[in-house]
Amino acid sequence: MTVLSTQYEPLLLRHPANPILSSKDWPYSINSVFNAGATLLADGSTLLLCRVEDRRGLSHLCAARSKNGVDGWEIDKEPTLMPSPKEYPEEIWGIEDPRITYVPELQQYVVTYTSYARGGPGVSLALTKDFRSFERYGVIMSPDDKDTALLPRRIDGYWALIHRPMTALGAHMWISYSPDLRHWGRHRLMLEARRGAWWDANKIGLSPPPIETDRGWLVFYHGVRHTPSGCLYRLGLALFELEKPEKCLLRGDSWIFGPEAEYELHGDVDDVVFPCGYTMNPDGDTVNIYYGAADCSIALARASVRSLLDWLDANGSCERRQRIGDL
Ligand code: BMA
Repeated sequence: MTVLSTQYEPLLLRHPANPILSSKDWPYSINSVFNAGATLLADGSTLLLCRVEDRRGLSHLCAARSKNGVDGWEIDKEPTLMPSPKEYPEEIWGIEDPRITYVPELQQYVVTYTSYARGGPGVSLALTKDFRSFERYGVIMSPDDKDTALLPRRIDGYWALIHRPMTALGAHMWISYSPDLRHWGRHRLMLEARRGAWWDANKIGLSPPPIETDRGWLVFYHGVRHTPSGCLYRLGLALFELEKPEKCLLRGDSWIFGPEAEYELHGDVDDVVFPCGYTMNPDGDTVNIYYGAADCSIALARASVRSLLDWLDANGSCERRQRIGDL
């Protein structure tokens, strides 16, 4: 039996400048900024595509650029990507929680985001070269579905998208395949929420896009624990097979990161850490994880891929149920 220690070695280290971005930094009037997609641009600078909630409660996306990914942010003077409910009625209540994948084959960034309307949250996709103009594909996964990212390359000839549809049996992570980014099929269960008292019972979802390592796709996912005083959002870690990403190789039992700092514990929604993006340092090991804190600000934590994999080797296992009927 594993003996749990009350002490633990943190795998993600919070940046001392946290929170690195909040509403007071914005060049126009907003309520809050959180849950940002992240990527490195060709010149090595960092771009965050931030979810900005306006003072009606509706969200849009706004780009912030920085040379070092920590400070000196240049924020677009007006919204970068606004909901367009006339053409895209699925965006009537806003667009949220973007994830960015640079796709070398397309030489473009693919942004997947939540589009929110009467039918609930759905998944939309847009392509961009520069985060100034976007080619919108509209909704690609019907509601209720969210927490999506595209893998950066084809798997066996097909694009692969991780997402989180709601089912009668809970909210689990699925992967689907497409020949053209528009038509999706070959749906596979990728990782299921546990049950009962677990920290990741009933509802999980992908956090940032997976990190490709030589051992497999390293995936941070969030687990949502419902408590009498609200939900607790925490992060777990799992590893999936490179050429068959629905196959879980390792999954940790305990969460590796949860709300502890003041700016994570208290905000518009208390007790939330919600990463949507990461960038990789030139050393190929240090990842900068950008996360929304309490739905009010953006914070940064750093981790080493090697340490994350070592932790999974020491603490991970994987019980697999992968077919629709297996739930
Ligand atoms: C989730 C998403 C996130 C949000 C979190 C906490 O369901 O909607 O955008 O940060 O809830 O409110």
